[in-house]
Amino acid sequence: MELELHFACSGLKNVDVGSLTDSAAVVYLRSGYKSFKISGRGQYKFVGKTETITDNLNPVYVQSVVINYLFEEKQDIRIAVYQIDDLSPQASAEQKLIGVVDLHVHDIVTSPGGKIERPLVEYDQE
Ligand SMILES: [Ca+2]
Repeated sequence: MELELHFACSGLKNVDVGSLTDSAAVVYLRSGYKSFKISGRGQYKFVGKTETITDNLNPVYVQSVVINYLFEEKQDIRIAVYQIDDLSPQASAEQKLIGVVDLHVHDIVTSPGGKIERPLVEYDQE
């Protein structure tokens, strides 16, 4: 079953120099282990990303990310928000990590209205 995920941040930390944060949300999934048999717990794999929203600490991303929901498996989802310094189209979205949210996909599916809000766990990088 496909799930279309939309992302927004509020009160994002300003990590840019001279202007406000330019951010994108990047989605990773980790699955491949059955809930009844914890083995082969995989690595997080890149699934998709939103567009970059410039100079905004409360970005509402337009570009969604579609994931494949496997209800018989335990799926971990990691949403990482990055400051994007290099805005060229070929640049990686994985630039300066601001913070992450780790969830189970199941948490999103079972949340009221399919909407879930979590604090960003901030990462300080020099
Ligand atoms: Ca900026």
